[in-house]
Amino acid sequence: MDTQTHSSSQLMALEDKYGAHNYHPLPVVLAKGEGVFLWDVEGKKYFDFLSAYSAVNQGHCHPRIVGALTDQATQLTLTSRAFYNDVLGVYEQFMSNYFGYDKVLPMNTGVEGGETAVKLCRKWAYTVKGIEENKARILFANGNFWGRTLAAISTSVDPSSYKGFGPYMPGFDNIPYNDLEALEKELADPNVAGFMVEPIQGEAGVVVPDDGYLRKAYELCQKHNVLFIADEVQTGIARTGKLLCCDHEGFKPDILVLGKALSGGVLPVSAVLARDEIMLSIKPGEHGSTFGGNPLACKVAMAALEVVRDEKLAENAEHLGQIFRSRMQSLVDRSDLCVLVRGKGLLNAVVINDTEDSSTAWDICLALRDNGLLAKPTHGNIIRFAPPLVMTEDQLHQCCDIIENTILNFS
Ligand code: IF1
Repeated sequence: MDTQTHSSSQLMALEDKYGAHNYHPLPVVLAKGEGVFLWDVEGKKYFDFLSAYSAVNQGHCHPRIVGALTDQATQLTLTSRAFYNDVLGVYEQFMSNYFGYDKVLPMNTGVEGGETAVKLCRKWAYTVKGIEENKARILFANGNFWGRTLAAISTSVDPSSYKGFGPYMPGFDNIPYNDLEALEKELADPNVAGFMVEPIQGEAGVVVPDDGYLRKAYELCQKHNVLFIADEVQTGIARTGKLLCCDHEGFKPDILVLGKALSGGVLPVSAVLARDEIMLSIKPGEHGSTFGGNPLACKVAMAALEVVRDEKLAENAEHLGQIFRSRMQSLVDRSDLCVLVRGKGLLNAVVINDTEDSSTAWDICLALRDNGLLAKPTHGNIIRFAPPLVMTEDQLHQCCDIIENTILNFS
């Protein structure tokens, strides 16, 4: 069936009839993306202010990334890891040098990256730290989100993530986010092997911890021979104004998890990076995936990272983020509807003055859509604003004008 002959409403009806109802999308049907722009089926143009949850940092369909995809697609897409190929080693060297780690373990989705990090941490605990088998504990922060697998939801405190999917993974424990005392208390237990944390909590509503929290948490982990695992799936790849969000505090996580924009949104690519002592605790045949490290994904990821470097996307995110928060702050000062703006680089959110279960933030996003800008609430009353990092200053001001006019005229 040719999708070109379908209207937006017809396409939404097809999804409703034939697709699982595991999402509640904003009612807009997109057909084309280029840079910071999206077009719907009827040809209406929008600024993208979600970037597919920070997977499209390089902008939609970036020509260098798509070019890498199409060149490799006619050469060799997948060998599986049963054999070597002429791309993976080159990619692994590229990644190790780009991020400054001994080795990389390539996977596909962000949650697979998280699962890989947890497995590495447990293996390291038993074979290097010397924790008794099956006794390793890994700490997670309340408010975390690292995916939809049973392990990931076992660490969630959000009922919409975990309710009805029990029983849950043992050996995972939660502590409050941004609370060094709570972390230090748990670290006293010699069975604690790792602490996995987002440098900024995305799904929780772009929750930014106190300055210095991440570095002090890292130092406490070092002091107790516990691995600091940074989930940079959403905050990494220049999104917060540095290559990694942890770079703002000048330390290197023991285990780094990347995903989303690692491929520029072209296909699923994730990666886990660590030093040899940790990475070599997993032996041949103990972990992997059919598509992990496939030649197509490797070429796409190298192009995606070259774009980040060559187009100075981290610097641009830092610069535009300052402007965005300043303009939103002036809106907060003028509108009773907005309570505050928070974020780093181009990962920001505006908290709306209504309860979590109100539809106000959703209704504002519908009005933003009508005015040519696409965003979506995260938790109830919080609207996440995260445009592609290739946005120009002029485009950012146009978007701030749209947001201001929409909010000030909202009723
Ligand atoms: C959905 C949320 C964002 C992530 C962090 C790991 C993963 C994610 C920090 C897993 C994924 C996605 C999942 C997607 C929507 C989006 C999301 F709203 F769900 F929570 F961004 F905030 N670590 N986040 O944010 O990566 O396996 O999805 O590749 O599930 O609807 P994944």
